This record gives sequence, C-alpha cells and structure tokens, in this order.
Amino acid sequence: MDQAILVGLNVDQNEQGVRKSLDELEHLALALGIKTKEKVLQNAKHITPKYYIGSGKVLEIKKMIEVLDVDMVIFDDTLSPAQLKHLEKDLDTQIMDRSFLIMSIFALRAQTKEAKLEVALAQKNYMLPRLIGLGNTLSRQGGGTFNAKGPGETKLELDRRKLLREIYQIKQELEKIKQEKEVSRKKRVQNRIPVVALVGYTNAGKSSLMNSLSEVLGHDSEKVLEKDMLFATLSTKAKKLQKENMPPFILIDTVGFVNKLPHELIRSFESTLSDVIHADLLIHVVDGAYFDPMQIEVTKDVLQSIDADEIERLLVLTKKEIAPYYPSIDDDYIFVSNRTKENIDTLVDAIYGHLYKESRIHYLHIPFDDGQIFSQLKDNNTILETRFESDGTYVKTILTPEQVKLYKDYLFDNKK
Ligand SMILES: Nc1nc2c(ncn2[C@@H]2O[C@H](COP(=O)(O)OP(=O)(O)OP(=O)(O)O)[C@@H](O)[C@H]2O)c(=O)[nH]1
Ligand SMILES: [Mg+2]
Repeated sequence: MDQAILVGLNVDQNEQGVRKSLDELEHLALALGIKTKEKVLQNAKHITPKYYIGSGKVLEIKKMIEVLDVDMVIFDDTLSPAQLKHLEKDLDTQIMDRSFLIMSIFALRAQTKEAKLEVALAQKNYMLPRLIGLGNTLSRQGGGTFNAKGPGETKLELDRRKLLREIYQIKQELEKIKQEKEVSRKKRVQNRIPVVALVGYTNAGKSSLMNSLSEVLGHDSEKVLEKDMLFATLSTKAKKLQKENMPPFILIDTVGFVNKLPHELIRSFESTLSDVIHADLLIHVVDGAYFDPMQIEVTKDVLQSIDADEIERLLVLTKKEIAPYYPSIDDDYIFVSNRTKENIDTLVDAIYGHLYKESRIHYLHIPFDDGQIFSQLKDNNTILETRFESDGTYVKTILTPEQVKLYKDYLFDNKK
C-alpha cells in the first residue's frame, strides 16, 4: 500500500472546514489504496504562488517524508502547473492534488464506454496545461529562440501534440454518443413520459433510493449498485416506474458530487449530466445520518454550473432509521429510510404531486383508425373510463398540459 502525507491550507479562517476536507481527502486516497500517514494543516494569510504553502512548511514536509518514509504528498486543492513543478522538484517525491486524485478514482470506477471516455477527457485536459507549463520553462532555458529546442522539449512538444490529438478524438466519440442519447431523449419527450433525476453528494443514498422506489412501486427489475464507497455510480441508469393506476415516469440515477469537484470533470461529464439538465424534476438526495450542510451547498453549486438550478427540486434526506436527530434546514424535506422503507410512499406521492400538479381530467374521442393513440394513452396515462361506440373510442383520462397539446385533435367536450 502506498503511503502519503496530506496537506491542507487554511486561508479563510475556517480551520474546522479544512480539517473536515482533509478527512474526506483521506477517504478519497483510500479509494485508490493510498494510506494516510500524516495530515498537515497550515494556517496562512494567502496562497504562495511558488509552492501553494509557505516555503518553511515545504522544508518541514521534506523532513517528514524522510522520517515517515512515505511515497507521496497529496494537496487538498488544485495545484497550479508551477506549484506542481516546484513541489515535485524540491520535495523530490510524487505530488498529487485533490483534482488528480478524484479523476483517478473516476478512472478506476468507470465501466461504460461513455464514462471511460469522459474521464479520459478530463484527465487529458488536466494534463495539458501542466505539460505546457513545463514546455515554457524549457524553452526559456534554451535561450527563448525557436531553434534552440533541446531534445527534452521536442519530446514534450510531441507529447503535447499527441495529447491534443487524443483530446480531439475523444471529443468526437463523445459527440456521437451524445447525439444517440439525444435521439432517445427526443423519443421520450414525444411520448411525454416525465423524467425524474436523483442528484446529490456521493454516498448520500441515491442508488439505494432508486432501489427503494422500484421495490415500493412493485417494479421487479435488476437492482442498481448501492455501496458504501465514494463514487459508486459513474454512469446513468434509467428505469420506467409507475404507481398502480397512475401514469409512469422515468427515474434516473446518476453520478454523485463531491466538494472541489475538478471543473475538468464537470465539463467532461456533459453527456452523463445531460440527463439531469433535461429532467422535469430533481430529487436532491442528502445523507440525513451524517448530515453536513456543506454537501447541500456543493450540490446546489454543481447544479448551477450545469444550468440545472431552475429545475423543480424535491429535498430528500436518507438513513432516517440511524439518524441521531432531525437536521434543521430552511427548505422542506422528506426524511426516508432505504432500509425500513419508511416514508418512501410519501415520496412517491410527492413525486406525482409535482409531476402532475397541473394535470386535469379530459375527455378524448379516438377514431378506430388511430388505435395507436389509444394504446399510447393506456401505456402512459391513467384511464378513468373507456366507452366503445360506433365512431370510435371515448376515453376519460388525466392529461398534463403538454399532453393536452399533443392530443388536441382528439379533445372532446363532454358537456356538449
Ligand atoms: N442505514 C442506511 N443506510 C443507507 C440508506 N440509504 C443508503 N444507505 C447506505 O449508504 C451507502 C451509500 O449508498 P448509495 O445508494 O450507494 O449512495 P449513492 O448516493 O448512490 O452514492 P454514489 O453512487 O457514490 O454517488 C450504502 O452503503 C447504502 O447501503 C438508509 O436509508 N439507511
Ligand atoms: Mg450511486
């Protein structure tokens, strides 16, 4: 097992926050099989451009590396290319930052082609400026003229070009996947089946909630993976669920968020997160047993950065059966347990309440020639009454405003 020293810098007078973040970093490191030997926290007025931390601290850590015999130092923030280079040189050991660590976990967990491509794209985008940084220093050493390239620099130039080419290829492949998804999404929109997406901090209980909802709604499909580990879910899973005598909705489980999620990852996960952006309702899942308001804020920030903060949201806290107290939050929430299934039915009602709050009863007259319309309605809606007459089928049903538009040619005024 690799051994590491973790380093956090406190510049915002928030020592407790930095400690918590270092604890989370320890978990992240462990996910990669790296054991934490020591945590270093420096209180400082500002970040040092050269080393991120102060130069005195660098000397201190250098001694620590020798005494503790560790293999690497992990910084709890994104290091600039220059800081990375200086630290690597002066500490003479492997240096990682939080972004690199998170991306490595994603790389380890990625199963689907889409997720693998997205992680690779993020990693390469992260590498790119760090190569360029090195390239610049080398050309300055070479006298700054174009012809004075040393062999080292030529290699870096090549690597950079290779990297750019790979980034281009990955983007093209992802674009293809995105277009395929766009087609199936359009189909869903056409059928007007509403989409509900689970979002929230990693390990909050999103996948477990998907399994609970499936179970309570009597949907005996395969379970999605729920596991006590960071970033168990990396790709999107969709399921069509339906309460008895009610219209169906699509439930989507997706990747969890974490504090200081590298922006390269958010940008690369565009394809996976596009499901979130197009949802009709978001269920914001929060760990109710190990409650931390920071996790709510992080999720809100990520949603904002992907332009999903205008979508209607339901707040759901999990792990009720082991929670020591009811967390106090400004927004209303539903407190559920995925173990005992307590309040899962309340959540189902809330989902329907949100999705169909503008739905009304309508009467439709469907000529026999349009039989497919009748079967579409039977699949997607609650049929309250059906009457077969000589000129077609008369149906009493509940329609959403969108469906009213879709079926406008069949609307029939029953009062006439
Ligand atoms: N006791 C208890 N444990 C729960 C509950 N809900 C989820 N868990 C546990 O919490 C851990 C994380 O659950 P997941 O559903 O995998 O979490 P997630 O939000 O999907 O996590 P990522 O996929 O990493 O984003 C698992 O060990 C679950 O068994 C609950 O209501 N009660
Ligand atoms: Mg999950």
